[in-house]
Amino acid sequence: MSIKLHCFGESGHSYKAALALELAGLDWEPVYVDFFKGGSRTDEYRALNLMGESPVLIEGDIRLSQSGAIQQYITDKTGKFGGAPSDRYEVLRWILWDNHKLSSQAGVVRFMTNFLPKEKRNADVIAFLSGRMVAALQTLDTHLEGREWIVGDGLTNADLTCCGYLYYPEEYGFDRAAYPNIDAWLTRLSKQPGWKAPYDLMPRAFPSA
Ligand SMILES: N[C@@H](CCC(=O)N[C@@H](CS)C(=O)NCC(=O)O)C(=O)O
Repeated sequence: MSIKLHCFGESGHSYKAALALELAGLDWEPVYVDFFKGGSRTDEYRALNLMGESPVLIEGDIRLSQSGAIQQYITDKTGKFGGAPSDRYEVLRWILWDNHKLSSQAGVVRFMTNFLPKEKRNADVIAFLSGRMVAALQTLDTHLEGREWIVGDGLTNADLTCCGYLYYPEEYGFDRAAYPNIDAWLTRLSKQPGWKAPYDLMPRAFPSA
């Protein structure tokens, strides 16, 4: 039975789960969430995920939201991306950091500067969140100095979470050239067999963007 991932292409949080499924070589299919038309705010969607967020993974009786939990599920199922046993908490530490500091800010800044109607954009809020995003990117760039991967010597869920918003083509204040260690790491990750960009993995709302 194929795993179903409720997701949409513009969602970097969904991308983290979709990329993990794809790189793990699992049989999965995306189920499109019409997020920009309120698709995650319906009673039906809230019954699927009370948190009202994408992604949601369904496999048989298993129903999971939160990309970090989904990534751990994939690790438990396949033995991939967990890192060395001694690095388990280090991987978890980066997943929690990413969800709080990097993808959270990057996701909202990108949403506000690309997808929110122009009349609803608040320049002060965008400036504040952009500052936090830049601080997080600098943290990651510093950490990656002299390292190939975020934790240990191979690809782990730490990498698969932190890259969530960093391959998108839309302009939102993340310039790869300004972060040489992140740039090299993203290139390295994109050379992994089976790697795909977000819009090649999941259906998107704005195909022409
Ligand atoms: N920490 C969650 C974040 C998920 C999330 O915020 N997803 C966005 C789409 S990219 C969402 O569904 N937001 C709905 C909302 O905030 O109401 C995860 O990693 O899965």
